[in-house]
Amino acid sequence: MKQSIKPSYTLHKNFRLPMGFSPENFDSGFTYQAQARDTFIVTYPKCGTTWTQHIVWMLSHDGKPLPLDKNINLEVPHLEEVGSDFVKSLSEPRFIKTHLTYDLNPYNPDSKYIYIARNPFDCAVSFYYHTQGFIKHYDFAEGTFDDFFECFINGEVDCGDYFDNLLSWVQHKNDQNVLFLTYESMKNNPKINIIAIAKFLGDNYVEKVQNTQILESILHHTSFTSMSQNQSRWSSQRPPNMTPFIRKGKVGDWKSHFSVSQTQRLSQKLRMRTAGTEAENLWQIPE
Ligand code: PPS
Repeated sequence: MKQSIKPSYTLHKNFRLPMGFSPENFDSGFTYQAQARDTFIVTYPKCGTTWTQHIVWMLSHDGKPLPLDKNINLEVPHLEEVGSDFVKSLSEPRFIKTHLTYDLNPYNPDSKYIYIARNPFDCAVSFYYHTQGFIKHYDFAEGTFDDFFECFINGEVDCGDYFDNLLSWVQHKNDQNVLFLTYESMKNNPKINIIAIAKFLGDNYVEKVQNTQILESILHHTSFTSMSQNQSRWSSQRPPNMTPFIRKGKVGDWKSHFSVSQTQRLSQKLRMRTAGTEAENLWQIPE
């Protein structure tokens, strides 16, 4: 029988960090004092973070796309990766990416929080290709989807358990400073969701989307097709034989990866973990 392979992580306190991530920056991220003008883009990994980072960046740059010589993660930085000082050095208003549960995320009642949820099936597949592709972070180039699935369903991956993250934010989905979106709804109607983000951010941003040229530009440059171009803007380099970071952008890609038994196990977990919560009807649960 083939031996299963696990991704490698740096174990730090109770967290798994991608290798090469600085534990000092990670710790310092938690000390960041959220400011009234901050907007946090919060997700479990692979749920639509980069897409939303680019939407908010374009909203705050009059509908211009991120130039080719910039990286979104320096503009809308990942708090746990870069640490508190880096984020503090940015001028306000700040847009900040995190993959933290509600309780761990820096909180200020006047800060805003955009949370994007994605169904766990597509998330697991996307996270598998991410983990396989960033060889220096995970040493998992030979890992199969079956190997990764076991880690994912047990919550033994970086950023912790999918359900812990989702459920912590679902409880706050109707808070006045939280905008809770799904990847599937963004795919289904990007325009409505971009407008919802602008409304949530405030009048200055509503004015932007009332300008048809700006709105059309944001729609165009944040489409999957546009974001597939010039991908050095979104992440660090991946070896050319690995799938690109902006990979497929589909709802339902999981169907060509999951076995019958994996589908049943994750469906069962989704059913159990979300029962009685506002997450139970977010997605149709496969049989
Ligand atoms: S990360 O590493 O956590 O920041 O990844 P994240 O950006 O959250 O998720 C990456 C997945 O989102 C898809 N993606 C998009 N889908 C549709 N439209 C746009 N514009 C878009 N941009 C990124 C990306 O392709 C990854 O999903 P998969 O299923 O792997 O294609």
